[in-house]
Amino acid sequence: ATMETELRRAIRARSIVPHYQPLIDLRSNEIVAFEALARWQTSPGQYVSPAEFIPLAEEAGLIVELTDQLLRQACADAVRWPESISLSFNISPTQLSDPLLGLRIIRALNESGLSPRRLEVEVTESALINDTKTARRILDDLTAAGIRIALDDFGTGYSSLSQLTHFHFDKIKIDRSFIRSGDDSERQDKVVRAIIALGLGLGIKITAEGIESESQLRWLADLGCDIGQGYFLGYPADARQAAALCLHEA
Ligand code: G
Ligand code: G
Ligand code: MN
Ligand code: NA
Repeated sequence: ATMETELRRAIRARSIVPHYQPLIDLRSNEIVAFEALARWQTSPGQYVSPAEFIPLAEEAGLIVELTDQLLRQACADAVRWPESISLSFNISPTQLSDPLLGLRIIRALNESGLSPRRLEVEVTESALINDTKTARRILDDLTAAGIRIALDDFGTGYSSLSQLTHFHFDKIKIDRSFIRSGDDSERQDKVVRAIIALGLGLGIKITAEGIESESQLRWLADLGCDIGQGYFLGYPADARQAAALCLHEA
């Protein structure tokens, strides 16, 4: 069968499910949220990456149905977590030109019983330049409903700073390419410091993605970064494993 047919079947069979990666408060070391990361399990131990099937779902006209299913499942999982733990959910750039997206998110949330304060929607910079008017309407609707907005992959688009002046964000997620320490770690240090200072100035919490080592963790905590995410702090885990992690937090 074609990939598209397989995808349609997978959605119907509910074999695409959210996994969850913890976001850790770097001062208290507590889990403050889980980011939902969609996983399509094609056979035991075999997964297709969302980087592949999300664009496919968009092309095939299946993204509305898939997103609705993933969000409802994620909200249903999140209502069982302690109140202090939020859900972070990714929205891809093309979805932000769908005028009904905001209403659909709010409806799914309301039906789940999860408090809007516990949902955060992650959008990337490029999402905001395709159709600025529609994107703004969606983000305004979500904000008005009490849902928080995170600017994901910060620093990788070409208009990051201008987005910060034009839209309201509750959080900035520094892209993981800034966290890897390489030959230019001194420059990296300066750039990350500046982003953290920017967040402080704007009153926006900063999350660092892609923390893979203890030294990276210590560096970011010392710089005053608010929240951390990455393999060193926790891999994406299935719903059962995520719920088990919550037991240590409650
Ligand atoms: O976890 P991972 O490497 O597989 O994620 C790859 C990409 O897919 C990331 O950019 C991530 O934001 C995106 N992604 C993961 N889950 C979802 C989802 O449910 N919806 C959308 N639109 N993107 C997702
Ligand atoms: O684009 P977005 O930031 O939403 O996607 C996050 C992506 O980063 C997912 O694919 C997730 O699986 C991946 N990821 C999470 N933690 C780490 C990490 O520590 N290192 C690397 N290389 N990738 C990570
Ligand atoms: Mn993300
Ligand atoms: Na990111």
